Amino acid sequence: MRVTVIPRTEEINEIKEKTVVIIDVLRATTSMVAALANGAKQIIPFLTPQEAKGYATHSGDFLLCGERKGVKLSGFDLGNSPREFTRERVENKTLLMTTTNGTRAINQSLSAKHIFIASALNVQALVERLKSEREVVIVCAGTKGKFSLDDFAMAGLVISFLEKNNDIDLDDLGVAAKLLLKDRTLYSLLAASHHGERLENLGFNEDLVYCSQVGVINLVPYYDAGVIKI
Ligand code: 3SL
Ligand code: MG
Repeated sequence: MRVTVIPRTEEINEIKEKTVVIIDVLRATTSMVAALANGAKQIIPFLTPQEAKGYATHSGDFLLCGERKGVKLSGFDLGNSPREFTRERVENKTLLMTTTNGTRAINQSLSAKHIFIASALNVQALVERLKSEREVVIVCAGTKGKFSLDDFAMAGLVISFLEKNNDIDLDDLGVAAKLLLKDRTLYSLLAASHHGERLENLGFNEDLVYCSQVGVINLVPYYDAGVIKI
């Protein structure tokens, strides 16, 4: 299996007809996995709050979710802390979600053949799903156009699990991501990242712990025709 890593949304290229894994471990893709595990019906990603609000005027059992600058948007039901997406809040609901980087990375990947949603929570299930693929592109969302250590470390986690049962051929970014996890835990890398520090300063330190849980959810969300589901 050939595995390549795209370090930030702005560098997405050559993904046409390929299998893509989207990572925004802090926190959009973790929130998506948590929401679907807690019974959300589906998630519709939007680039802007206005688009999400516009869609909410249709009839349906919707929740508006997302953040800007890490904080819940005004008038929205939920922000982007994965701990908010409890069964009580999300079961059987369609989530209309817009985040700074995660939903953008998905939107920029629409030419791919398959789009899977990755987090530490579902890494084992994801890797099991990928095992028959010949080529996988890991897309790190990044933070506001910049490289983000948190997403890159998560790419390393995906690779370290992929390597257990597959013969994989990595590009140099893949090698670097894998080496990051040699002597460090995912949590310590999330906490060391600039975005992790920012979230801690906003009072979301528990989110870093939550987002570092490995293999606790056995689901692989995928994007198809405008919707993320399982
Ligand atoms: O899309 C995103 O990058 C968000 O996950 C950012 S935040 O963690 O909610 O600030
Ligand atoms: Mg992020």
